[in-house]
Amino acid sequence: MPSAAITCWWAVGVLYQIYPRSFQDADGDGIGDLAGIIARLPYLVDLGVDAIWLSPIFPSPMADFGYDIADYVGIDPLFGTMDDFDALVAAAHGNGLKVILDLVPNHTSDRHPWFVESRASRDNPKRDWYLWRDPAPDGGPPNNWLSEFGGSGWQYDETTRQYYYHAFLAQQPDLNWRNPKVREAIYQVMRFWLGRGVDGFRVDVIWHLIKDELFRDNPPNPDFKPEMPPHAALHPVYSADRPETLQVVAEMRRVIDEFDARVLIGEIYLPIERLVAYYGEGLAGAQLPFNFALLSTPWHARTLAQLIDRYEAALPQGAWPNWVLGNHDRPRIASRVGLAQSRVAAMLLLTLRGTPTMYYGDEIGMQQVAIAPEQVRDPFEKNVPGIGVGRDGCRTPMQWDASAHGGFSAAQPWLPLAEHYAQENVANLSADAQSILNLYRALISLRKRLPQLAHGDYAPLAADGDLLLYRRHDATGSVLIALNLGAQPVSVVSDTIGLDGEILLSTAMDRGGERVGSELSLRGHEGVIVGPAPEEVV
Ligand code: TEU
Repeated sequence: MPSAAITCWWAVGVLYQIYPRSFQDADGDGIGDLAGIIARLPYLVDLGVDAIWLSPIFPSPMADFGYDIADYVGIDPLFGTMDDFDALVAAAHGNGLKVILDLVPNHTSDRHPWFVESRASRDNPKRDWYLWRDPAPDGGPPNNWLSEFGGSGWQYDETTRQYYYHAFLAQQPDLNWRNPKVREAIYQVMRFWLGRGVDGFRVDVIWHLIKDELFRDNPPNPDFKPEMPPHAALHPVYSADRPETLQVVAEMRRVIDEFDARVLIGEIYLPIERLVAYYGEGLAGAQLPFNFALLSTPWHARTLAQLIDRYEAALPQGAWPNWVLGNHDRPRIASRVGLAQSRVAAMLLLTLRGTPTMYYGDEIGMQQVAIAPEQVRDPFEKNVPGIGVGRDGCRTPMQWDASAHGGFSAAQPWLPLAEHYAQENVANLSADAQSILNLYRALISLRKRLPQLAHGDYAPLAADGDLLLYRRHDATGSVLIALNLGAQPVSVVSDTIGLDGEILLSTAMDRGGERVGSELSLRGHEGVIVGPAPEEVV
């Protein structure tokens, strides 16, 4: 039974994540801004995406590059003004693009007036807006909860001689979501932006919002290894994914539903079986709990096939799936699977059933940029150096052309550009008919043209060696997707799975119109979409 969601823009559309600091700098300070994004809207329209999600643009001391917010209803001068923001929303909507903002409700900046008040004294009216606890009998932290960015999750405050909890940096104190005043304050923030035309929110670490009322110690992680980030030594059983969190998600959804056609996306790093709980009772939770499984699943046909089946099976009735290949916290796909294979990854992302979210620059094959120690900006890398947790390498400036600073800025960018930006950039790849950029454009255009790809059912066919084969179908017809996840040629011979048809698109961009009978051959790192032969199309 098709999901009711299939008529919604956030189900049939393609989402595109912009990391505002690194997309386009219009005022020449080496950091991207809103005016820069406005200037690049025609590129996004031409690419064919339907919505842009902006990582935080709100006033912030930038301890965690905007994920430490000091004012939820302002625009940081680095990015521009509220007028610039309104102009962006108007221009985006004028070009048929939706605008999704990042909502960071789990923690504020320690410079936020709420926290400045809360830490002022134990009897301050905002004391209970954060998580304050007395020291343990030995004077140490109240419990063993760890910060994701290294060290204890508790910071001692000399003034009031208590500890406050921070799941991330000490400059990011966690809000107390058991306090109804905190909830209402954030719901008012949501209404502020929804009232300005924002089409939805990507909610940061939504699974962290509620903590155990008894602040019980987290249990050790038996699978912990020294090369892992320190916080992985414990299972965050009592500091995240608490049952009451789903009530908060349902409340947020009710706020979203006060406005027409808005979407609630949850950032959730949990196993699939827990992730799908965030769709909520009766699908009254997040419409799109982000599915990050492709970020960490080994890139093999069988493991991917098993992942897709497991996810499709775990989805509540009527829930709409989604897929993510990259974001500003994880190494770039082209570096994880290799540049050649990243074309196959693009075809997978844009042909699986569910809403795809792209990460800026993946469409031009951007790779991880090596960051020298003196260039490191990411607080996670600074706190936990040398084990590869650093996120700067996937946040480097967009490569627009071969001019100075890649056309990103007139000034030295805040992070280094990729070494080969003069070759690997939008201008060059646009001109190359077979480039990965034109592959993304062709995939998105095909997705818009073929209803099977936008909302058809998914049917697994084979996962054999490096070959991954599946079908997307609906009442109007079906298409077959064949992906070679290896470097060696593979071929499929079958009279039963219905190979015959016409190649609509190859990741190599050079086989369109080729007829396929009972045998289909793929080169290394190649994927193809096979549709019905023209004479078979009604
Ligand atoms: O990330 C949440 C998250 O899970 C991260 O802890 C992630 O695992 C980490 O970045 C390690 O790679 C969100 C935002 O996406 C991230 O940029 C912020 O730093 C973090 O929350 C705190 O707001």
